[in-house]
Amino acid sequence: PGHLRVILGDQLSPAIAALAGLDPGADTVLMAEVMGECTYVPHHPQKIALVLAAMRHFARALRARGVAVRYVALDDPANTGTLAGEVARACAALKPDAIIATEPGEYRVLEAMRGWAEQTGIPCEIRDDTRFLCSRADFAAWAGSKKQLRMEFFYREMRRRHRILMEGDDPVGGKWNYDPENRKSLPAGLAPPEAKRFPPTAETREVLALVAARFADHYGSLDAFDWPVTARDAEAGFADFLARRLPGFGDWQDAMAADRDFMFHSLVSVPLNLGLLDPLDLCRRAEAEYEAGRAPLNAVEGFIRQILGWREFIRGIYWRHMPGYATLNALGADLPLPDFYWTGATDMRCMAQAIGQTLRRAYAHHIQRLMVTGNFALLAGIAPDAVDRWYLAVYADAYEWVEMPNTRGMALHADGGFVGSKPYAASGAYIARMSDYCAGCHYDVKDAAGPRACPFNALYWDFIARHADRFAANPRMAMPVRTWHKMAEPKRRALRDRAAELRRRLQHGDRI
Ligand code: FAD
Ligand code: DLZ
Ligand code: SF4
Repeated sequence: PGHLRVILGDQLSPAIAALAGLDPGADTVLMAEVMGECTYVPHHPQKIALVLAAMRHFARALRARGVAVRYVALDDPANTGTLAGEVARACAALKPDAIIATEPGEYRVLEAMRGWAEQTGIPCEIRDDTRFLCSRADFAAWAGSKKQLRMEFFYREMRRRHRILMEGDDPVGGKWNYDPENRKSLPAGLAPPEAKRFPPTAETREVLALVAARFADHYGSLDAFDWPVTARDAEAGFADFLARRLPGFGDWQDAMAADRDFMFHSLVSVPLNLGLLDPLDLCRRAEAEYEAGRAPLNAVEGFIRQILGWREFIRGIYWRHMPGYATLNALGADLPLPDFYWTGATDMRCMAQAIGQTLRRAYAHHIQRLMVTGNFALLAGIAPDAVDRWYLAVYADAYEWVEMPNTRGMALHADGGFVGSKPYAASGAYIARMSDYCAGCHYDVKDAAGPRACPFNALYWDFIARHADRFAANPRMAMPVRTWHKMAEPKRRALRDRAAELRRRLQHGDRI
């Protein structure tokens, strides 16, 4: 009867481990659309449509290669609604010798997968996910007994190991990291090139109709759906990035501008996390753009660092610290998530922009996620569980292995410093410097305590004050703590009163 080879919705790579050694004459591939995976958080409808449409296209490509695929559609009347249920049903029908799967991207699913053998009485082999450039074992070996793990040192190791942007033993250009050059704001009048987008195929339109009917109660719009759902389109999207946006990726990596949803970003996280693209190939092709003189080093190094460095480091942190990571709350944050995260109904223009485009596109770029919505949640003290759930739900590229360390660690500092050595806390001045949001805002970014003062300002100082003891011991945070202590008492009082008022409004669901 052969083997049952299970492929999950974000494992859509022809070279996925579960398919290695496949015998087309005997084996069957199982792919299942299940309500459980569509609703464990209220995913953005575009995310659900993306995964299901990509699964259908992938299954079709497998069949075209002569592979037997047992594909369970969401509206199949016999569908049990869970991955475990569909594995059990397939085992009962096909009586395979063994189940072969690839380790999933979420701890929750790994735990469930570990129960499949017992539930079905059929042995289940869970293979390492070889699509990453650093295996879990390699990360553990690198981390060893180091007291603090820093992305920068991990990244240098990865550059050496994969020989990317290297001249012998040295980094190309003499420096490992050109980040200090990548902090320019967008000059007025400069429009980033439009990104190539992919109107839905007939098959995708069927999925869009299904998702519209079944998940009408999830936040987010399907209207602008134009994600690539095949490797071929993902490839074309990346080629478009290399040719038109990579040269500006470095300079404006941290810039934000009203109604510019994508800026110079690559948009590859969405197809990459599904398995439609290969991370090492992306790095090598970016490197080739530098070598051919078509893109500057600060852009190419910056892009490669995100994929070879951050993406792999973040995954390493997730698996090293799960399941405990999901409960960390080092700063004791406990405010509920304000409703406007789901609706965009706020007078803070930066937040309305970041959240509005998230609802429209299931996408926001890194600085919007980190320094706008993430920074606000950090400063206001919103409970990490609620913030995590939001990020996992609303972004088309969100799976827990990458979402959680970015949210709980990088943005909220709730892990106490596994991801970043200091919180990315910033007042309105940062947003004013890096964007044009403040000009059209209801609030005044230059004011800190008045009735129309930018909420980020008082919340920033209140955040420093609330955690002054903890931060005074961190050399990278000592400066704002000193500034706070040196401030005149009436000013400190006014800031804390304004912050208390804002936090009260947030608690009561009043508009801010
Ligand atoms: P680009 O700016 O073009 O970067 C290129 C690629 O580098 C990305 O596609 C991504 O694969 C990788 N990358 C860049 N930064 C990171 C990072 N910090 N961690 C991991 N990979 C990175 N990324 C996700 O893929 N899924 C998530 O659920 C996710 N949640 C996030 C939540 C928060 C609070 C924050 C601050 C960041 C999160 N990120 C997440 C990281 C990053 O914001 C996105 O990868 C990026 O915005 C995706 O857009 P892009 O492909 O245009 O990225
Ligand atoms: C995200 C997602 C969704 C929405 N639907 C499915 C599905 O119906 N079937 C499936 O196999 N996978 C789906 N996924 C992706 C899984 O949630 C993902 O594989 C796990 O979270 C592990 O990363
Ligand atoms: Fe955001 Fe404050 Fe600027 Fe308004 S003034 S856009 S709230 S940073």
